[in-house]
Amino acid sequence: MYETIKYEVKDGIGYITISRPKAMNAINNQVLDELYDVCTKIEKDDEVRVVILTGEGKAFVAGADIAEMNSLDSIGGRNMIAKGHRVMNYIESIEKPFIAAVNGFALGGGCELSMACDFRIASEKAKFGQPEVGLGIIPGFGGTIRLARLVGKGMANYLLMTADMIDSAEAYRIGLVEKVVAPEELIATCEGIAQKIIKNAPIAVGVAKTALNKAFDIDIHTASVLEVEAFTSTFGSQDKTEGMTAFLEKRKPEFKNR
Ligand code: CO8
Repeated sequence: MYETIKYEVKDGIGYITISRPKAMNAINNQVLDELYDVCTKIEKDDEVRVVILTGEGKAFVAGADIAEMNSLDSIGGRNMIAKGHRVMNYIESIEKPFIAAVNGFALGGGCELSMACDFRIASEKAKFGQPEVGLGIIPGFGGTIRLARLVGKGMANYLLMTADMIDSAEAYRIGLVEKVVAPEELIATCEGIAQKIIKNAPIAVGVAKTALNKAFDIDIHTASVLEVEAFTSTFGSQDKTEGMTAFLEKRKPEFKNR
C-alpha cells in the first residue's frame, strides 16, 4: 500500500493522485519511491491504457519537499535528484500516455513532474513556476531540460531566473499546457481525452510516444531512421490489419494490443 500517493484503475485509466495535502503534495523521497513503484505496475498492466496524474486538494505538487531537502547534505541531495530523474525518465519511457491533470500549484519539482507527462491539461486555478533560484538552488528534476523544449529557451530562462509564478492562461499562451478548463471539469476533460486515445491502437499510441520523444533529442537524419523502424513495428502488428480492414469494411476496429 502507498502512503503518499493514491492509485486506482477504472475503465482503462490508471489514476495516480499525489497525496500529501498538508504539505501541498510536496515530493519527498517516499513520493519518488512510490511513483517509481506504481510505474512498474502500470508498465506491466494491460488494463491500463492511459494514466491521469493529479494532486489532492489545492495543489498539483508545490515542488520538492523543502523541509526534507533542508536536512540533506550534498550527497543526499544528489541521490534524491538522481532518483527524481529516474522517475521522470521512467514516466517518459513507458509506452502509454501520461496526462498531467494540473489542478493547482505546479511549482519546482511539480512543474517538472507535469513536464515529464506527455501533455498537460490545467484547471483555471493552476499556477506554474520554477521558484528554485529563490531557495538558492536550481531545478533538479529536469526543469533545465524539459522547460526550454516546451516553451523555448528565452521563456525558460525568464521563468528560471525570475522565479515568477504564472497562471494557467499564461501557461497556455507560452505552450506549457495544452488546454485550460474550469476546475470542476478538469478530471472529466482528461477522461474524455483518455477515452479518445483508448479507442486507438495501443501499440501505435505507445510507439508514437517513444518515436516522438526520441526524435526530439536527436538530429533529423537519425530520427528518420528511427521513425522508419518505429513505423515498421506498427505495420507488422495485427492491429494494423484490423484498423485498415475495419476502415475498408466501414466498421469500428477492435484492437487487441497485438
Ligand atoms: N515543501 C514542503 N512543504 C511545503 C511545500 C514544499 N515545497 N510547499 C508548501 N508546503 C507546506 C507549507 O510549509 C505549509 O505547511 P504548514 O501548514 O505546516 O506551515 C503548507 O504546505 C501550506 O503551505 P502555505 O501555508 O505556504 O500555503 P499558501 O497557500 O500560503 O502558499 C504555495 C502555497 C505558494 C505553494 C507556498 O506554499 C510555496 O511557495 N511553497 C513552496 C514552493 C516552492 O518553492 N517549490 C519549489 C521547491 S524546490 C524544488 O522543487 C526543487 C526540485 C528539485 C529537487 C531537488 C531534490 C534534492
